[in-house]
Amino acid sequence: MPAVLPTLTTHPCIQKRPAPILTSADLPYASSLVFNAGVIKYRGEYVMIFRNDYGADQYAYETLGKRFAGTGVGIARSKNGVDGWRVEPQMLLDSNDPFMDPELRRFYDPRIVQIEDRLLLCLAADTRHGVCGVIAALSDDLKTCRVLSTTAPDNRNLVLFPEKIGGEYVRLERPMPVYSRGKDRFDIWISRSPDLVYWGQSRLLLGVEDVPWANNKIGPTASPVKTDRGWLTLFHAVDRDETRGKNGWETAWKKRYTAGLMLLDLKDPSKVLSVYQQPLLAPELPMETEEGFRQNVIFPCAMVPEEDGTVKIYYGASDTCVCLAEAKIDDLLSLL
Ligand code: BMA
Repeated sequence: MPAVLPTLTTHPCIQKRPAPILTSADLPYASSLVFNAGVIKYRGEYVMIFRNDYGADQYAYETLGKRFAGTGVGIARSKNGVDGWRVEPQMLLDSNDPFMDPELRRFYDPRIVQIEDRLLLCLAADTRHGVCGVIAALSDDLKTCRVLSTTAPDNRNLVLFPEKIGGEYVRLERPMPVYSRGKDRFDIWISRSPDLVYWGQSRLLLGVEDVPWANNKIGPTASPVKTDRGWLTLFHAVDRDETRGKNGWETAWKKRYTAGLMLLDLKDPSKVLSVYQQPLLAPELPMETEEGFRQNVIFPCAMVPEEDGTVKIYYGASDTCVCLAEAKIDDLLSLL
């Protein structure tokens, strides 16, 4: 296992916006932490689907031992994908919904993609019997969603490719094999499906040991972006250091989350063509390292390609707010 590197930095081709683009203050309902948001362009607007944890502020959490009362998934829209976000008055999913399946505890970390004319949502779901990945169809008006398939536990971070490849749907995922692999040594896998319901042909895509700065786990982040050279694919990478103490509201938080970049073969995305050997995005701004619930966490859930050859990378910072970084696709490809 590699030694933990003290400093990891964001590549200079990335431009981070200096302030969050969505915070709990922007929501019309109870909210403590708004983060890990999927985003797509849909009907001339940007649609963001975010995670909202609510029911405890920092003082109540640290001093009174209060914990969050619930986790929800909400929706916001914006004309430019940067500001002017209009938040729907109600959450799409809420762990306190009395009609929720009693087996389910909560949904979180939404990723959204449009494949042909269908809007599809990938979610993590904590159930009474383990953590699952869920794929759901979202209605055209974004008001309801219907579960199409659920993984067996423990698996999460499902991410769909934005089109069928070789006539099949393809997803990235991150199973959590504690029994055979040892605690927290988690990797990225790839699976295929004819119909979004039945998934198979699963195989390892990238192991945690293939990422030089990660000593703990890796996972998928955002739907890959198609380029002439291959699928431009972000992933998250985690290093853990037992000497880390209080980095946020909890008494100790030992992990750091960064994002890495790889290129997958266009026709057969189970072939990794290249992995950039350093982090692409690392926590360094005050909102990423000095403030928030779990500091030193960068967690992208969306990479949106633009007509001008750039991408918008939406990421949760410190499990507390939604942030935005931008880069030129050509600059990203030059790293691979
Ligand atoms: C992961 C998920 C994410 C979260 C991250 C850092 O396991 O729970 O929602 O952003 O941990 O806390």
